[in-house]
Amino acid sequence: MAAVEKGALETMGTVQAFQAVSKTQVGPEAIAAYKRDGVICLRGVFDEDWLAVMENGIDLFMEQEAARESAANVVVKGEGDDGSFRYATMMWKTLEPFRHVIFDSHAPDLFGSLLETARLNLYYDFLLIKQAGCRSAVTPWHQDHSYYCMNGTKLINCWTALDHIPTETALRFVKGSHLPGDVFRAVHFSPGEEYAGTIKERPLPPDFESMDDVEILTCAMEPGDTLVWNSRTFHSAPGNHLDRRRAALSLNFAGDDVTYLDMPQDPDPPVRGEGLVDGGTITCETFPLLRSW
Ligand SMILES: O=C(O)CCC(=O)C(=O)O
Repeated sequence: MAAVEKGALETMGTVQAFQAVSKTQVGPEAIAAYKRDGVICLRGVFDEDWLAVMENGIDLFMEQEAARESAANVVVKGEGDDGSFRYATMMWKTLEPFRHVIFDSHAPDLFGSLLETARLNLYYDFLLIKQAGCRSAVTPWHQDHSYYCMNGTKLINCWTALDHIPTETALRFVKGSHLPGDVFRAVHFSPGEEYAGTIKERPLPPDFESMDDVEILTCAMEPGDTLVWNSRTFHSAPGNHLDRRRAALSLNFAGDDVTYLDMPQDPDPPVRGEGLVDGGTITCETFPLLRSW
């Protein structure tokens, strides 16, 4: 029998998956798994109607915004790749379908119930499209928190699959890596680039593939399934070697212990809200309060 390579899919565990108990509420088992592992998968969060709204948002984005590249709207095409990797943020400000999902769907209630928070703010939306054959578009191991001008523990990334995603192109997570609470250095998704003012005092992310004492989790997904992870949970993703698109819409929310961090590094998303002060509330036009319970 051939030896199984370190970091190969066969060595990975599975992200624990749950059905929500209702459209607006996750159950106690999902909350316990999220706290322990730093990531869970919620099956069937968005139905076909909401998925159609998101696709409509992508169509409008491609028609109206795609040509205007900026730090909030990036396209990377690796040498020899057939397709490119596109990612864009803060789309809700200009495109109605994304605003509709955030403000009119059950998403804030459902994800807020996982966070056990008395308040929920929108942080940002994030569209990721790995076109067929963008083989070199590897997402490096990182913590979302490294890029954030935010302090606190109740920050979550709710990443909804818009396509069938087999484990070959699925996200990978280091189980429980949010628990120590440390924040590591921001690494850029575009190889060779660096954030202005990078906080060098923060350690570089560990080389998880070469470590024996970590458990890597992954999970195949269907359109409408949502991975939810903590902003300190390390994750990565392979390039897209398949002959079809791998797209996701991620919604990022902040709970009641989150405050503004006036950091020297350029944040990603490249926005700092309006009139925020270090250690104070994040509620403003750019990071609106969506719910208080
Ligand atoms: O879709 C990917 O490959 C990366 C997603 C990711 O790392 C993120 O949303 O933070």
